Amino acid sequence: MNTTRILVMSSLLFAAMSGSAFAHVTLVNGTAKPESYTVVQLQVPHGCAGKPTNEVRVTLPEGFYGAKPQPKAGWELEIIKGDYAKPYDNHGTKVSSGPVEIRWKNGNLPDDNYDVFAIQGKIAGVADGASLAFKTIQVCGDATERWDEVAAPGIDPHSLKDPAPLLKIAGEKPADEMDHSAMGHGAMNHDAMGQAAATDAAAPAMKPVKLGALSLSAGYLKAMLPGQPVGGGYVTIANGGAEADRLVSASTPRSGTVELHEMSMNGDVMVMRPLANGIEIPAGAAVELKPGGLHLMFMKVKTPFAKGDTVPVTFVFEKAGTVEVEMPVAAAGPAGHQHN
Ligand SMILES: [Cu+2]
Repeated sequence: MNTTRILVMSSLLFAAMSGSAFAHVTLVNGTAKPESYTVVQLQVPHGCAGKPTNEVRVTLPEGFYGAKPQPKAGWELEIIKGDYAKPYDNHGTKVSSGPVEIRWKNGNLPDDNYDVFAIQGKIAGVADGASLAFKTIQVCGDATERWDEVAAPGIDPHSLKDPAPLLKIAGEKPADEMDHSAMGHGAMNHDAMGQAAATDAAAPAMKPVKLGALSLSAGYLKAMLPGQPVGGGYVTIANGGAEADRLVSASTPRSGTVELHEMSMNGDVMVMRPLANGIEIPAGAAVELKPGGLHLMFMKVKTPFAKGDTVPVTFVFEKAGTVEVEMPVAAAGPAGHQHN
């Protein structure tokens, strides 16, 4: 065999390998430390045979608990809860149930685009050197792509046609486990995650604002941690008029977009969805946007909201028109550090 032939063969081999690596759903970072908080980032590189991806479902493995998905602009979020195979010990508290499956739904990721779907959680009881499989299903209308094959012992995962994304557990257990409060909980601190909290009491007062028959009061935003891209906001809107009005949209120079969201429980399933038609404010009634229910979701926040900041938020109503409100930022408080 001469040198030229070897070169040709190895470059063909390289092309084949990189091709298959790009075709699969994989993790941005495939390793995590034992007993650590980690963020699993699934990268979805293409749709289903040319069709755009509308839904991404991830089954969470045992050994990864307390999962909190990152909300994504334009996608509904569904968190399916269930019992864990065995309870986890979280600083002395037994955790026997929690999220077992995450679904990002009703989005649109074109085949020629790429996106990342992130879930934070705690690794527990997984042996050093073992791998956790995050079985994933991509749904594209009526077509699906499944990434749910797990290699049997002794079989090379690379030989699988549709391998589940794997997270390898390796290395030293973090010395200071308490660090997670700084890196993690806040990063996914979304009300949809059941962190509805006693922040109201801690919130500084917002100056009530009148706009026609409407009055806006008790508004505040939740403080965010560095690196956190998504923030929540709340306000009470009262309608003293004889006609219903509708909150159509909100915006602020501090974030890329503001979505109007609703969070609700459907049995064991927690659903957070953008409200395309806005929020109705019935005549003679008050609608409260609050943790665990209706809320403002600030996407792509440029600089995280910090306690003490005042953020100008513009509200647009169907009938009453537009008003800018100075909203104070309250501490994330206990909500930002709740273990559940
Ligand atoms: Cu939301």
